[in-house]
Amino acid sequence: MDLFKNIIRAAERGRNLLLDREIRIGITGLSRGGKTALITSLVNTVSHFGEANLNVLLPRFQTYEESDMSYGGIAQPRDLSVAAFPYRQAMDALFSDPPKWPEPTDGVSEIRLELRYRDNRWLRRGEQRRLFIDIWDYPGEWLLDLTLLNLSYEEFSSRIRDQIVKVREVACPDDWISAGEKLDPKGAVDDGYLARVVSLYTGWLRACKNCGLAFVLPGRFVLPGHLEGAPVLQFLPWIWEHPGTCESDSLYAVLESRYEAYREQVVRKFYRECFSKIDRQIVIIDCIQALKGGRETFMDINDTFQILLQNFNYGNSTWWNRLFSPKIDRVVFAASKCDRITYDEHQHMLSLLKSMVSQAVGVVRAEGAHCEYLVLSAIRATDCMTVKLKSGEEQQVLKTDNPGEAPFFPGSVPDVWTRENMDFFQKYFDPAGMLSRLRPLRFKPDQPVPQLNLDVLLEYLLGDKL
Ligand SMILES: Nc1nc2c(ncn2[C@@H]2O[C@H](COP(=O)(O)OP(=O)(O)OP(=O)(O)O)[C@@H](O)[C@H]2O)c(=O)[nH]1
Ligand SMILES: [Mg+2]
Repeated sequence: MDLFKNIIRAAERGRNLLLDREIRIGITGLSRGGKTALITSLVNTVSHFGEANLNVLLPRFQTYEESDMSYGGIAQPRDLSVAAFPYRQAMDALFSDPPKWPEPTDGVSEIRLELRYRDNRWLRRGEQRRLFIDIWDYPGEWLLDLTLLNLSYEEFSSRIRDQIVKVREVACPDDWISAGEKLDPKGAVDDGYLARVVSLYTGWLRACKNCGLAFVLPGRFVLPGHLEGAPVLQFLPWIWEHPGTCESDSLYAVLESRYEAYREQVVRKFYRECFSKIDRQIVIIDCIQALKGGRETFMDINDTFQILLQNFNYGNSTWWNRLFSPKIDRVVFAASKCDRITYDEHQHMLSLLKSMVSQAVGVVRAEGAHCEYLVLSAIRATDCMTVKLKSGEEQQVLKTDNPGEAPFFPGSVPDVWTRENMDFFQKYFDPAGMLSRLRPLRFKPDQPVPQLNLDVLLEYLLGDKL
């Protein structure tokens, strides 16, 4: 019976893909980048589709109106074995008093949305149609692991060796390195001592993460999820001299085999679950965080995205490869949390974002996919308004909805990243730390979540499918 149901489901799936009734969106973003907030906002906005006057709130989602959208909502899950995205919990957090941000994510979850509209294409004009949208959420810490998919243990070790040199100034690795030097690669495994070194290595990874560095590998070491304490996490990079040929039960061989088990059983499974079949990608980058972290962090995030995006399949999407070898045909690079700067700084933020990802974009475009850049706020915490200064000049400022809180100007964003710009930003941007205390704006349950530029994002992702 199960087999029969599975066949029916697979056939249904194939038909949806062939008829272009299904779109899988991959949100790629580092830890705390704003993925869960964006998914919450997308689900919430879609749930208002079909209501009167929504087009006024989404003016640049032109196909919304043209397609005569009549309904949007959460559909039955596609894969019953994957946890459901905690949309209700996220909304409860937004409606608590005072409003709270959704919780950090600690596992994979999925949500399927359904849209009902009238077909706009000339052959089928007027026909009632449905489009399903699948979105996955996961902890940002695990994303970087995708860079391990094509790396051998030796290559992984060499990456970490390079990373040590790059970040030594901000996160000192000396304690795990000196403890690791006492390991004998040709000797037998002393599980107790190895666990101590692995724990020191994990401590270093945490220190890197706390400095805002993105290159934290392996990601499950800092956020193990259900793998807490599992032997597959008991390894570390061998940054010392290669020991040459080793017995299969030697420490080096065991470290290598655990790394390979991690790559195959943990990382590849994660890739298959969340990324292997995506059609469209949103790459979200918290540019302000990157700038605030200083030069090392900024460069690290820069390099990281470049390496990361090499793991996806880009190109023109045809019905053939949609069915058998899906390719990503549109990518949006979005600078998240842009309600933390005034509107007149958005252009600078956009230029900064472009300069950050220019090399990665080159690769994506060369493979035939389209790219777009965007500044975005998934869940707004501020309103931007203009005030008159004593000098008579006008200035844009940010205003929260906390009673008694004065409007403030957090500072300017550089449009190119030079050392001087970055130093200036670190010194003078948001000196009072207002931004770290922001809370989501209050809104009425019958209204969509306040956001910024979500309509542009929806038009780019869905416009040609409606
Ligand atoms: N001002 C503002 N802050 C935001 C916005 N989106 C997210 N944030 C802030 O960024 C934090 C992280 O957002 P999440 O959506 O949880 O980030 P994530 O990428 O899901 O993080 P992980 O689950 O840890 O990987 C939130 O708790 C907020 O403080 C936004 O649109 N505006
Ligand atoms: Mg999250």
